[in-house]
Formats: sequence, structure tokens, C-alpha cells
Amino acid sequence: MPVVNKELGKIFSDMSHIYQYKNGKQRFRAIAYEKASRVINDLQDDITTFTKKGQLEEIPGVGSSIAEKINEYVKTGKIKKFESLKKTVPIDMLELMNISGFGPQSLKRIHQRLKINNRDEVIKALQDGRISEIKGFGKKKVDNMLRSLKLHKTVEERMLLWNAIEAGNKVLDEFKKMKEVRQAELAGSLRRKKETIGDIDILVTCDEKSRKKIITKFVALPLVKEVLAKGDTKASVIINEFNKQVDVRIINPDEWGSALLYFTGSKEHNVQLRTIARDKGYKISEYGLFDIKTGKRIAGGTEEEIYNKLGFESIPPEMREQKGELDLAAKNKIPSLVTLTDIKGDMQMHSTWSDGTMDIEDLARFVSGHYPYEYIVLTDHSKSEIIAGGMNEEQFIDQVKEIRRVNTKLKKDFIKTGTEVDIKADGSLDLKDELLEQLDWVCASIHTGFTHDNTERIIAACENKFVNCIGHPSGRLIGQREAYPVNWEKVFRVAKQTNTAFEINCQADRMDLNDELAIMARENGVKLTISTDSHQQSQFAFMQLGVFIARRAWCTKNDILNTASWNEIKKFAERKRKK
Ligand code: DGT
Ligand code: CA
Ligand code: CA
Ligand code: ZN
Repeated sequence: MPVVNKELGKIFSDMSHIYQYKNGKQRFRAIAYEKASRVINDLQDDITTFTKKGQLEEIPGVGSSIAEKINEYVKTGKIKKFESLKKTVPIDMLELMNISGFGPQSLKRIHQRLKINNRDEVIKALQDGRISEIKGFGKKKVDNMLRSLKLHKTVEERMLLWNAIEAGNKVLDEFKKMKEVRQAELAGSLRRKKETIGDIDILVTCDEKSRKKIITKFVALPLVKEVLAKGDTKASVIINEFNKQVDVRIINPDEWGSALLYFTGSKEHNVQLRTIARDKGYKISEYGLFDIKTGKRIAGGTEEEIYNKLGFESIPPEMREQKGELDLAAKNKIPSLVTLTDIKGDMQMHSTWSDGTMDIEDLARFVSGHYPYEYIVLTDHSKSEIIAGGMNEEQFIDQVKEIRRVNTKLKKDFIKTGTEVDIKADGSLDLKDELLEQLDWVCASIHTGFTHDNTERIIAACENKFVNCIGHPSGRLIGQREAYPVNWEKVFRVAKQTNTAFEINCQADRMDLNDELAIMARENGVKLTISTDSHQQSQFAFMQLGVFIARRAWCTKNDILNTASWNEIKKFAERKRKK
């Protein structure tokens, strides 16, 4: 998303919160700013393309007053009204309002009753039970608030992988632009593609004499907010983006491999490797691999060289988590992990027919023009999803016609018909079998009842012979909502028996299945799909996130259904129908 859009979206959402917190009479303002915030967040083009042409008011949800504020922000970097409004609400209360359960209305009531006006006091009153005494704050609500607070801490302290990839690459590019730099690479958890990232680690090589210059240039970059530490070979800074730490280390070129291995981790993988090395008479450090007896350095330039000298084949960074990868590497049995280029199509996305922002033709032309896919499956929501504009059976029949029309225009059978059908509370589906039977691909998902055990609901969906896949199976949202309880062993056994695939959903805050559940699915012989669940243009790029999860789950091409041609996928669906 363009940076200005992101900033304005946040400001308008804050303004809406302030109006809600302050005064009931300002309700219409609160609603207008909330809407403007959403619209700007969904906007694909940079808002400045609209300000330049004077076309702001053509954006739905943007009236003259909001347009004026957008222009002011683009021109001056500030909105005066927001600056003065901000002074009327304590800043840490404003931050709290973004956490689920801590809406402006709730915080206002807490303020009125307990006269507290800062974050720490609110948290304390939650924990010591004072808030439970306020009307409307029952046990369930308070528990929920405590839980979201805890979840929120994980994203506050760590970053979503997607955000870390974007921020990390920005910093990395700055190093790659410096002429003194020979090699630069991301290390740490970001190289292993963990779902959240604590800090960003970067390794750089150069001639010894250029070290100081590189550090000096680095800490002076505009993206650096604060310098925490600075030496001859390393620096730690806080960057503006996400307010997160970046650790940079400068390495001798001939120590590149040993340093990369050391600083990629995981620590557990390194410890195991070091123990094995010692048993074989070697010492391993960030400076190289050494023969203990002679003290001679025998490897260190590349990671591969070190692994090989110790009797292992190379191990992809995503596998370095001490889950038995060294045993496999010793037997030359590291699987050939799935890659982004293996993906032949995207299996879940939404158009304007439900809650997506692109109409079917634009969407198909965009994907077909930007991604090397053979097919995409359109999976708009079913009728229970009222807020998401879910569709009934008749509308799906109309949509199938529209898909045929667009495919004819594109002169290829690119768009497959499908749905993301709701699994209702009793496990039944939100659309009739007679409709599902007519679609190419049916993904079934849970969108309600996130606190219940959902084992039986998922099993019931798997047992419908028209359901091909379970979407975002665990229901978690990183930093916002925990996964609901499920007996996964049982569910995956049924999935295997019924020929039902499970999705790895690539949305940045979902990443669902996560790596551990994907391992369990694979071990149970369940086929996986990797899909972006795109609602707007920019989200098709999330595909790589799902591939990273699959790689962390040791998946090969064969484990992932959408590495196959559509003919194969059709056969997969037909096998279930014939069962
Ligand atoms: P994070 O930042 O919490 O997401 O996780 P990492 O894995 O990036 O951890 P970080 O940034 O503390 O350190 C980067 C890498 O450096 C880590 O993956 C392995 C290596 N490392 C750091 N401290 C130690 C240590 O005490 N022993 C060993 N063997 N390696 C370490
Ligand atoms: Ca790190
Ligand atoms: Ca670090
Ligand atoms: Zn969904």
C-alpha cells in the first residue's frame, strides 16, 4: 500500500476514534472518518494521483471536508484539526483503541466510571477487577480484553513476516546501492521466514578499509530513526518503519559462509551443528570451521562448504529449526522444497461480487498480466456473510455466466468458478449442494464461533462431497485472534479419507495453516493449497508468504495441489465426488 495512503488511513481512523470517545453528538463525524479511513486503505493508487488531478471527491466516501484535509496533509504533512483533536485525548488511550475489545466506547465508559486516563492504569484496573464492576464489563468481555491485550503484545514487540520483508528489503537495497559493498544479505529469523520477526539482521561484506565508511553512511540514512550502538564492524539502529531494530554486521569476504550460517540461526540448529562438529574434531564459529587438533581453518567462505565438510548436504534456511533436518542432511535426504515458480494458479480470491475491490474482468486481466498462472479460482462469499456482501444461489449462477463471458473475451479458460462457502454453526453449508455441484472448486470456511471447539464443524464440511478445500482452517489472526480449539489429528485423518485439501492462506495476518499445522497435514497425507485470498490488487503478492510456510513445513511440489495443472486438480475433485 502506498505510504501516504497508509498514513492518512491511520489518521482518519484515529480521528473517528477521538470523536467517538469525546462526544455522542459527533457520531456522524466519527462514521464519516471511519468510512474515509477504510476507503483510503482499500485504494490501490497513491492518493497523490487524485490530489494532483483534483479528483479526490470522485472517491466514494470522500466529501469536501475530508478532501480538504487530504490536500492539507499532502501539502504540509499535517492536518491541523487532527493535531488539535489529539490534544483532547491522552495519546496512549488513542493507541489502546486499536485493540479489539478496547473500542472508544468501552474506554470512554471506563474513563467516566473510574476516572482513569492512561494505558497502564486501564490495564491495572482490568487485572485487579475494578473494570469487572462496571456495567457491561462481564467476565467474558474482561477475559476477552485481557486476551487481546496479550495477543497485541506479540505484534507490538515483533513484526509480521510481510512487514519485515518489506522493511528489510528497503534497508538491504540501501546497502546494495553503496559501491563499497560486495555482498549484502538478510539473516536471522527473516531469512528463515518465521511468521513473526523480532528484529532484522543484515550481513554485509566489503574490503577492510571500507568498513567505517559503510557504517557511517548507514547510520546517516533517512530511514534510520535512532542509533542504538555503533562500532567498526557493527551497528544497531531503530528504523522509522514499524519502529523496529535492525542489526548490521560487517564481515570479511572469506568469512561470509560461516557468518551467514551463524547469524541465520536458529540458535537451536547452530547448537546441534556445533555439537556434531565437536564430536568430529572440529570447532565451528562465525569465523569459520577449524580443525581442533591443528587449529587450521578448513572452511568458511560458503555455507555449503561448511555443511559438506561436516558430512551434510546444504540445508535451506527455512528448515533450520532443529526438527530433524540435520539427520536428513546426513543421509542426503533433504527434500526438494516447493518454490514460488512451481505455483500454477491462485485458489482463493474475492471480486466486487462480494467484498473484493476489483470486478471480475479487471481482476483476471491484472493477474493474467502480472503472474505466470494457468488458472485462478474466484471464490466469493456465500449469503451468511452479510457484511462481506455474500451471494445467494441465483447470484452465483449469474456469476458463472459472467465468468464465461470474461473467459471468452480473454480467449482462455483462465477463471475457474468457485465459492468460499460458510460452514454454519451446525456444520451444514450456506449454499445448496445443487449449486456447489455446478462449481469447479468449493472452499469451505468458518467465519463465526471462534471460541468453540470446531472439530465437528470442519469434519462435517469435509464429509460433503462437493467441498474440495477448507479455507483458513485454524481461524487465527496473528496478534488479534487465537486459533479455535480443534482436534487436528482427527480432522486431518478425515481430510485424507475424504480427499479434502486444506488451505495455506497467505494473508499477511492469517498465514493459516501455520508451519506446525502444515507439517501435521503433510504427515497425514493431506493435500495442501496455497492461496492469497486476495481482496485487492496488491494482495496477490502474498503468494510468497504461503510458499514460505510450505517450505518451513518441508513440503515439496507434490504436497501442494496448485503446483499441478487444472486437469490434475479436476481429477482430485472428481475422485472425491465418486467416493
Ligand atoms: P528474532 O529476531 O527474535 O525473530 O529471531 P532471530 O533468530 O533472528 O534471533 P536474533 O536476532 O537474536 O539473532 C540472529 C541469529 O544470530 C540467530 O538466529 C542465531 C544467531 N545467534 C544469536 N545469538 C546467539 C547465541 O547466543 N548463540 C548462537 N549459536 N547463535 C546466536
Ligand atoms: Ca532477528
Ligand atoms: Ca538481532
Ligand atoms: Zn474467509
